[in-house]
Amino acid sequence: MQTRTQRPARPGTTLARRSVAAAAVGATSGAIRQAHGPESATTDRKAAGRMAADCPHAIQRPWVQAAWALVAVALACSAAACSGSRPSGAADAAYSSAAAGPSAAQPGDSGAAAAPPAAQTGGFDGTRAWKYLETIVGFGPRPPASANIHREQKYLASQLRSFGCHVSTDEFHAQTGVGPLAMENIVAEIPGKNPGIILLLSHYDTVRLAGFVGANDGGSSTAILLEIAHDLCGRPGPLGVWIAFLDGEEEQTNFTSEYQAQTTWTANNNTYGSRELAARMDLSGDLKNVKALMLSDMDGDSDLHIMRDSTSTPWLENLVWSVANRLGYSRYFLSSPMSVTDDHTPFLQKGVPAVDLIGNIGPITPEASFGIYWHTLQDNLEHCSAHSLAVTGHVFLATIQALDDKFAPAHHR
Ligand code: 1BN
Ligand code: ZN
Repeated sequence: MQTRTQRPARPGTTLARRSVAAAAVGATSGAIRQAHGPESATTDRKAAGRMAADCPHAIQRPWVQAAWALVAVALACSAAACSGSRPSGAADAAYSSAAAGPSAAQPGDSGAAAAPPAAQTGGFDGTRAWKYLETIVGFGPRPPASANIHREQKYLASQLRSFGCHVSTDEFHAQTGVGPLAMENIVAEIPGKNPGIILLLSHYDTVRLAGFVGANDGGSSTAILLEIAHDLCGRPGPLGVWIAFLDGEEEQTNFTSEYQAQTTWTANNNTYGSRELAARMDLSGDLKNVKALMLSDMDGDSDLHIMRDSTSTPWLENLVWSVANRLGYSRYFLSSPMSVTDDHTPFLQKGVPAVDLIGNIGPITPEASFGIYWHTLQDNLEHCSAHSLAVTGHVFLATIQALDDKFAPAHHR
């Protein structure tokens, strides 16, 4: 196992390379063991993961009936929208809440045609996010250590640098269920005027299933966070914003069927990138400055339903839901409880307030609680929409503003 960091040289700074593994010796080796895979598997996995591993059907059960009832309620509701603004010099469109969100997507709307103007979504440009998504999907299947994911990595880093982001890459080797794999986390750091950090996460790898392009699962969240980086990089705000693109979230098994991909989630053979990042930030001391973590996952479905994860930190999840309601998006944010092990879990385990905004892929049914196209070859652009990217992006930007208001003293904004 090796770890390596590359931090691009900036004017006036020296390129530094540092090994997390070396740094961990005599420090927090437990954290590093936890970050690197099955040879040191812990047994403390949370509900969805354990259920998925132990019982192929369990991950599609516990909250479904409540979800059905609440989908009906949510569809019948429409929250009043209201306005807000970020009292900062950086308070341009990217940070300000629109007076009202865009109108609801209509049946038959899909793709870029449904994107609202950025002025209606707090500066988040759904059309531009959709173009990022098309590019990402165009790389094809993107499992860790594949030629396609290497192309995606180059694309993400070069886009982020072109936005003026400071980009760190962390190349590490993970011992996985399919052998040792080279993985890479890519982090854009936007400095703040205060020490606090808001950490945004997306995974950019896709399931190891032939032909699986992950337009929604892996693609949509990556496109959303790229657009947020486009909006925020080079504009320091009250709190720092770190935007992390994570490798190795998916189960590292070479699946031979969609069913197998839908029913396999085993302890410590997934979430490699987030475990690596949590360990690294713990070692560097940055983790204690993280005020809030928001994970985007599968938020691009053309009939979007974002689920309420019961493992997420209640005050933060409540904040996100109240922001969504204020923006008029209650129809997209379900109230039904479910629980999932995902890239936020390693951070929750280290005491970081975190929320998973996990959506659906296709219609939710009693048999398919994440949607009927989840981990199938139907997870493609046809079932995604720019409108859903924009709704999620708008909520992320407005929640960043709410977190600034909560944590940054007025005189430091
Ligand atoms: C998210 C995207 N996940 C996998 N691909 C995490 C997950 C784990 C979702 C188990 C549902 C069940
Ligand atoms: Zn997945």
